Amino acid sequence: MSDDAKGMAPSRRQFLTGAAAAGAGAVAAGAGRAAAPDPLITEVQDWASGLGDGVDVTPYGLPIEYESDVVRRNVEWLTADTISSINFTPIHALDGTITPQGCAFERHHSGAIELRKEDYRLMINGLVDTPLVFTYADLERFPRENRVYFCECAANSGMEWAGAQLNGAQFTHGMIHNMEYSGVPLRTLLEEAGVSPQSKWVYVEGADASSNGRSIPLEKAMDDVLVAFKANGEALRKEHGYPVRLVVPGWEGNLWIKWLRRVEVMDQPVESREETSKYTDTLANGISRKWTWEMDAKSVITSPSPQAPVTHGKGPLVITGLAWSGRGAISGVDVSLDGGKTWQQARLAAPGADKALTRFYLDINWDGAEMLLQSRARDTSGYVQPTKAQLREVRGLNSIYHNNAIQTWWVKANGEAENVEVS
Ligand SMILES: Nc1nc2c(c(=O)[nH]1)N[C@H]1C(S)=C(S)[C@@H](COP(=O)(O)O)O[C@H]1N2
Ligand SMILES: [Mo]
Repeated sequence: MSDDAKGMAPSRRQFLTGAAAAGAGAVAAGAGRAAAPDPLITEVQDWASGLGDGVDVTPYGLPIEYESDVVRRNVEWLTADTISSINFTPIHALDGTITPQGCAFERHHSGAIELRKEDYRLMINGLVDTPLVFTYADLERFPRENRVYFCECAANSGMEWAGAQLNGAQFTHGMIHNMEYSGVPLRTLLEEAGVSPQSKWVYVEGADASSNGRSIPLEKAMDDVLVAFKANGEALRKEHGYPVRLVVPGWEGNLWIKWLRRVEVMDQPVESREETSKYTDTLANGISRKWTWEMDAKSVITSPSPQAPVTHGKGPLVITGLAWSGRGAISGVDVSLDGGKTWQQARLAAPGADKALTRFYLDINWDGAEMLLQSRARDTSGYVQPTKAQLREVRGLNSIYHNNAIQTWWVKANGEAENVEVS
C-alpha cells in the first residue's frame, strides 16, 4: 500500500485500487494515488473540445506517434552492411505474446524482395511420383490450419557468449517473433506429389538471390511444418516472405524459408553448402555441434530491463517476460530477484502453448533495494534453462549460436537496469 493511499477512507481507497487488487493476487494494490488538484482532471483539454479524425483518414492504421520508439532496431557494428543483416524486435516494450508484423525482427541474406502473388510459383520435385508446381491461388484451395509459433534466429543472444555486452532485451533477445500463421501443412502438398519410399530429406529454398537453401529431415516436413501465407490474420509482410513462407515450429529461424520457391525431396541432405556449416556451434573441446535445429527452452525478463527502467520508485512492481521452448510447451518459469540464490514461481498469463511464446508475470512489492533479476524457464520435456556458467562448461566461450542461458539484469535503487553477469 503506498503512503498517499493510507490516509484515505476505505470506500474511496477501494474504488481507486479495487480493480488492481482483484487481479493482483498475492500483492496488495497501492499503485493508485490520492486525489489532488490536477489540471488533467479539472480543466477541459484540447482533445475534448475539438473533433477527432474521420473514418476515412487512416485506411490502414499505424501506431500513434507517441509510440514511435517502439520499433525494430539494428546494431550497426554487427554486420558489414544492412542488406545481409538483422534487426531486433522491441520485446522490452511489448506485452502479451503476439508480435505485430510491423516490429517483428527481420533477417535477410540478400535483402527483402518484392514478389507479386501473380508471379509466385512453388515447385515440388525430386523423389516424388509427380513433380508439381503450385500458384498462390492453388495453395489457397487446400485445407488450412491456424497455429501460433515463435521463430528464433539461432544467433539470438549470440553476442553474449563471452560476457554481458548489449544493453537491452531488444538487442540480447530480440531475434525472435511469435505470430499466428494460416497456411497449408507441407505434408498435404508432399502427399499430393507422392513421396518415394527412399526419401529422407527435403531441400527447401527461397526466391531471393541468397535462396537460403536448407535441408530438413522428411520426418519433420511431414509433421508440423506449414506453408504459410497469412500472419496475425493478414498477408505476410514483404520482409517476412510475402507471399509465402515456410514455418518450421520450434526449429531455428534459418530453416523458415521466406519467399518459398522450391521443395526438393531427397534421400540425403545437401550439407556441402557453406550456409549449413554457418549454423554449426564449436564446442569447448573444438568439436563441432551440428544439426542443432531445435531451440532449447529459454526466457528473458522484458521489463524491468535496460530499455524499460522502473520509473515509479518502490511499491507495487510488475515484473514480466517471455519464455519459450522448441521442444514443447513452457511448464513453468521461476524468477529470482537476487541473482539466482532464491527463486519464486512466476504466474503464466496463459498455460504454456506448444512451441510458442508464453508471457509470465511476477507481481512484487519492491522495497527499492537493488535487484539482480533473472528468469528460468522449464518445459514439458523436463528441461530447465541453464545458467551461463553451465552452458559455457559444455560449449566454451567461442560459440555464436544457440545461447539459451539465463539472463541477468541489475536493477539499481534508482530504477535503472543494466546487463550484467553473476558468477
Ligand atoms: N529466402 C530466405 N529465407 C530466409 C532467410 C533469407 O535470407 N532468405 N533468412 C533466414 C533466417 S537466418 C532467419 S532467422 C529467418 C528470419 O525470419 P524473419 O525475417 O521473418 O524474422 O528467416 C530465414 N529465412
Ligand atoms: Mo537466422
